Amino acid sequence: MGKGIVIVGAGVRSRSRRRNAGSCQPPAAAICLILLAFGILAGCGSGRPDQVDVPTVKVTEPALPPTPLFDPDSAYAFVAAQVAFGPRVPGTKPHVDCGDWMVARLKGSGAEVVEQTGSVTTFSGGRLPLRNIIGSFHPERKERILLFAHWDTRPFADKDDERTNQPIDGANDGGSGVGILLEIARHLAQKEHGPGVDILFTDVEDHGQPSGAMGMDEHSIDTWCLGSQYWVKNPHVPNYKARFGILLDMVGARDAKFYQEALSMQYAPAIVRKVWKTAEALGYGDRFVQETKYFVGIDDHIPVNKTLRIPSIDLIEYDPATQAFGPYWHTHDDNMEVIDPVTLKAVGQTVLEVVWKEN
Ligand code: AHN
Ligand code: ZN
Repeated sequence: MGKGIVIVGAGVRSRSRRRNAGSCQPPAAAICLILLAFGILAGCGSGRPDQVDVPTVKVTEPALPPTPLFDPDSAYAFVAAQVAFGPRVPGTKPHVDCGDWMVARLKGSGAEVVEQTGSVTTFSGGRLPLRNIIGSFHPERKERILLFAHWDTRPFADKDDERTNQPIDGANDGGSGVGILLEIARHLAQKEHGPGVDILFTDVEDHGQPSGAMGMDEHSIDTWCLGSQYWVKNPHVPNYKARFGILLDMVGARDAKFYQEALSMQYAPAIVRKVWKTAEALGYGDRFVQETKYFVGIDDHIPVNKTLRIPSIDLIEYDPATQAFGPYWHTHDDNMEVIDPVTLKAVGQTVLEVVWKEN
């Protein structure tokens, strides 16, 4: 949709009509005054009988349809449903079943779904199946927005003190991003205006070699983000391009705060500003803090920025107390107890608003 010209109050009144209307002689003047007092006078009152009104022309943006309401309880139920399948570790039955359910949900919301399957080598030399899932809304539109989140969960609890080699629930790390995007997906078929939207669920993000919380060197990403690294080399559409990308990672924990991640600021500062400004306007300024505090180093937005050059940001929790992610990160505490619909709402409504305002 382009800009529109709206003529507001096209009030050209001819001289002859004004003459015919009279020039307010007494006792007509008295009647005019009374009518004026009641606010229903159309033709008298300026005191300049020869004045000609010109049409008032105002250039306006056409009003965009209102942004739908993001339902936090629905998003919460989508997180719980994933957790109920069990840990979504690639190569396991819960992973297959949850992937099937996600595909069905996307299709049920009107998306055209593409699945990418393959196999990848992990840091320990094992092979793992890979399944990236892409749901496209209005795939015929050339202009696109990319929303993405990883859907696999960590196969061990390397940051825990107990049961460190057992897989975690990944309610927040994995589940929350998918839950929010599945709720956003429920509204996207009704988006009649502007760009089409692609939702990309990346696989095998969280199978990386155990390290510190913040990966710092350029190669430390090599064993992580295997699904997104595969997708950027083999996008589901040749020469895939999007206006911008938003990655959601750990977006559902109680009291979570979102600072402006340093690599997102480097690659896509305008998108960071757009998202944080939108959050503030919606009243979520306490959660979206307009400060750059950290550098995630490793996450799915890096290959998307580097290889496809789609300006993409990482919307990811940062906890100033631990100077890392939340204390539940890569432990068995990453379960439904950390998930809060209030956080899901702040993130989900903000992202939906950003998407809806694109024309
Ligand atoms: C590290 O910094 C090792 N990983 C950030 C990406 C990640 C892992 N997100 C969730 N789990
Ligand atoms: Zn993780």
